[in-house]
Parts: sequence; structure tokens; C-alpha cells
Amino acid sequence: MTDTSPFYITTAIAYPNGRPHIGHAYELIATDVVARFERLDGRDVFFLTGTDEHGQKMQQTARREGLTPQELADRNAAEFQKMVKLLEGSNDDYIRTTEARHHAAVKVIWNRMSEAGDLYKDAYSGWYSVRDEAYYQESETEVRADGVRYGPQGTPVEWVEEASYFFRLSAYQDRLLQHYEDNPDFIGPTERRNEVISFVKSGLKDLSMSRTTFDWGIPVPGDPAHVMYVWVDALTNYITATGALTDPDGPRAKYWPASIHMIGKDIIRFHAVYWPAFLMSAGLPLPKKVFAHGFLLNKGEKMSKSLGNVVDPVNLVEHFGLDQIRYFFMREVSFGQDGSYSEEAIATRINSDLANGIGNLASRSLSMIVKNCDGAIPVCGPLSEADEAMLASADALHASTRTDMDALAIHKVLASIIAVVSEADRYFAGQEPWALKKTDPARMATVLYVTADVVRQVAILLQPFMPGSAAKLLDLVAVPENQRSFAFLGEAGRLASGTPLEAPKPVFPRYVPPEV
Ligand code: ME8
Repeated sequence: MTDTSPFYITTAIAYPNGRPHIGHAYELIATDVVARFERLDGRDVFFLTGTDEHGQKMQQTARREGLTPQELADRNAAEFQKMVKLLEGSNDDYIRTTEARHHAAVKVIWNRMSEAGDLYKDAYSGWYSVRDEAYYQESETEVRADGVRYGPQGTPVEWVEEASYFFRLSAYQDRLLQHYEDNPDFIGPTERRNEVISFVKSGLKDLSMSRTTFDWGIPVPGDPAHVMYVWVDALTNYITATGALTDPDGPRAKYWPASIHMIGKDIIRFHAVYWPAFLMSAGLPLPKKVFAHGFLLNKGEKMSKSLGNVVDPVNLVEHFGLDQIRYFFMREVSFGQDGSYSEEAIATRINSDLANGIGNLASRSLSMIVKNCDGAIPVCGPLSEADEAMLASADALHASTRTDMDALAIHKVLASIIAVVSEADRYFAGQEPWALKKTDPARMATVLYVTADVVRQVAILLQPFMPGSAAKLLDLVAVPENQRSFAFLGEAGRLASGTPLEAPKPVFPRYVPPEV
């Protein structure tokens, strides 16, 4: 039975203190792939992305650039929106935390935590990283040779002392640990789950929830000298967009709780410790899963402005092509682990998997059909053992990719699709349809039919990864628009003999490096 229940997936909302970089693009692509996969598999999907526009980092950057924080947010949010469009993100909404709807939702959640007795006023003194917008224990920091004190993510920390509201995080330690135990899939991958559990077991201190030394944030209800700590505001974006707090009878309220929060590994603590504690306090259901992907490294090195290797996703897409980039990152990186990329690695994938792999299989088999089968999908005769085995491998992909996608092993989904393409290459070469043309044309027709149906199924499954190219492949085998969802995988959607085909146009050109 097809599962048609609501499926809500989010990306982290990026700080628009600069232009989007490849890490942002990677997260958007991965989340978009999952959203598209679930939609094609019948789920009622809501996919959200956006920008995290408040906080000290935004205020400081704006000051340095001679802008107001709102002007900086407007300028860069437009860049993020452009990136999402360029990457063909299929998000259903884009949230900016400076929007009125978000202010309204944040006030509701704050008041609920306050009514639960979990907020109290005191004074904070301790270390703060503006780059991470995070408080750290002294034991998590170190003074390096340059005399500067750094936090655990390698960003400088500064001493902060100010009046602040606190959240009774310490009171949630046991409930959080119980939740992790009762819901083993709540945090993924396993390394991150273990990291969170040991952090929580080591003891939780109450969390400073408001700042009084700057004003770029959402004012605390009834105490406007305080602005909320940016993470309180930021995390709430996920629920704002559903309207569950402000419009509980509205059309999107059904999407809360989220199915998956997709984030990077550096922000797991906020999502798997603070956020569930806030929700427990506010009496709201918890997201079903928080999954942390790894970091992208440029030729094995961390990207940083000082190393000058911060790659602009726009350039990468313009150089290699959008679907090629989407494919590369999803195929090359074990999802959940760090991944390295280089122009050479991208070129190799494009040529081996796309041009020589799926592209070549489609063009060889379909051009033979157009030439030798009256330009139409041929009649499929009785199936040999080899034909049956080939179709069985293609038909098995729906279930196996479903299982891998449930585990967010996105790279495995692609690996098994490509394995079927390789199998089809061997099948095609072994059956020698070009030799059958003279000796047994009916048998040739069957081999071509089977191969074309493998192309069809592979193309249906590639849609989440390469929407444009997969659509072109499906056009080549003349699959009607309304037969491209996963419901038509396997026998249900077999190609109809007699459907006219046009001579195949190349979908995946070889990558040839520009002359230098
Ligand atoms: O953390 N590789 O925003 P952000 C892969 N506003 N992913 C990367 C990356 C890299 N090199 N660099 C960053 C924030 N990311 C907060 C989130 S959510 C309520 C608030 C990922 O702009 C990073 O892990 O610093 C995060 O998931 C996302 O990009 C946005 O990072």
C-alpha cells in the first residue's frame, strides 16, 4: 500500500551574513532529493528552507559593511533564494525569521515555556562564540598559541556578562535521555547519536535564552530590554511555517511534527538537545528525526575564507551543469559522513556514470529501436531467463531504494540504480541484439523492449536526483507525464508496445575540460 501520510522535511536555515557556499548547496540538494523521492512515492510532502536573520553575527557583519542588519538580511536572503532556484529546489515555502508570521509564532512558544515555569531571570557570565552563536563551558574551550581562546568548533569565543532569561534545561536531562532510548532513530547517524547522548549524560546546565547587550532579535514578550537568544528564534522556524502555533486549524498544521530535520553535524546539539527540550516544555510533539550530514571538504581541506577555497555553487553549476552537480554530491559522499570533492572527481563521475553509463545505454538501445522496430516500442515476445533476471533486478529497485532512503543512505540509492545500469550494459552486450537483427528479429525486439523498460525504470528513480535529465530520458522512452511516479515502477508501468519513439538526443554529454 502506498503511504500517503504527511511528510515534512526541513533544511537548516542559513545565516545570510554572507553569500551561500557549497555546504549550503549540498544540504539543499540532499533535502530536495529526499522531498522529491517521497513525493514520487506518494507522500503528502511539505519541504521548507529559509534564512536565519537575527543575532549578533548578523548585527556585527552589517555594522562592518555599513548596512542595517535588515538590509544585510534582505541582500543575502535574495542570494539564498537565487541559489535555491538555481539548484531547482522543490521547497514549498521559504521562511525568513524577520517575517511577522515568525515573530508571532516565537512569542507563542516563549509564552508556553514561561507558563510551564521553565524560564527565569538571572545573569549570565561565560564564553560565547559569535560565529557559532553558541555558549560554551570553559572546559570546552582552549587558548591556542596565538593567545586567543577558541570553542570546540574552532571559532573564537568572548566573555559575556549580562542580564538574561534562563531555560531550565537541567530539568530535561532525564527526559531527553529517555527519549533517545525510546526512539533509537531520533538522531542519525549513529556517531552523532552517541555524541549527543554523552553530552547530555555529562550534565546539562540551564541555558541562557536572551541577550541584553544588542538588539537585533525578537523582543522577549513583556520585557523588551531583552531580545531572544537567536537559536530560540531560529529553531522555532520549523513550526512557524506549519502554522501549528498560530493557525492550528490551518491547512499546514498537519505537518507538525516534522518527519526529518536535515542539518549539518556542527549544529546537532541545538537540534537534538535544546529544540526537543523547548518542545517538551511547550507541550508540543517532537520531530521524528534529526539527521546530521557531514561537511564538504575541498580536496580534503576545510573550506575557509582565509584559505580562499570557498566554492561558489553558482560557478560549479555553470561549469558542470546542475544535474551533474546534484548527481555528483549525492553519489560521491556517503551521506552522513564528510566528503571531499575536486574538479577531477566530478569529471570522472560525469563521464563514467552518466555519459558512458546511463546515457550510453539509453542512446544505444533506443536508437536501435528507432532504426529497426518501425520507430516504436517493439513487441515483447516470450521472456528468456536472462530477460526475466534483468527485469527482476530493475523491478526490485523500488523496494530496495525505499529501504535505503528510509535510512537516509542516499548514496546507496544511487549506487543500486547505477548497479542496475551496469547490469543492463552486460545484458545488452551479452544478448547481442545487433546480431539477432538478421537471425531472429523477434528475439531482438524482446531484448530491446527489456532494455528500454530498464531505462524507463532507472529514469523514474533518477527523477529526485536529476529532475531535468530524468525527464528527458522519460521523454525518450515516451512515458506519459502521469506515469512517472513510483507507482508505475515494476510491472505496473511497463512500456506499451507500438508507442512511437523519436531518435534519441544525447542527455548526458561527456565532460571535456576547457583548454587552458
Ligand atoms: O548553522 N559542508 O547556519 P549556517 C556541509 N543558522 N554543510 C555545511 C558546511 C560545509 N562545509 N558549512 C555549513 C546555521 N554547512 C544556523 C542554522 S537552523 C535552525 C539554524 C551547513 O549558515 C551547516 O551545518 O552556518 C548548517 O546545517 C547549514 O549549512 C547552514 O549553516
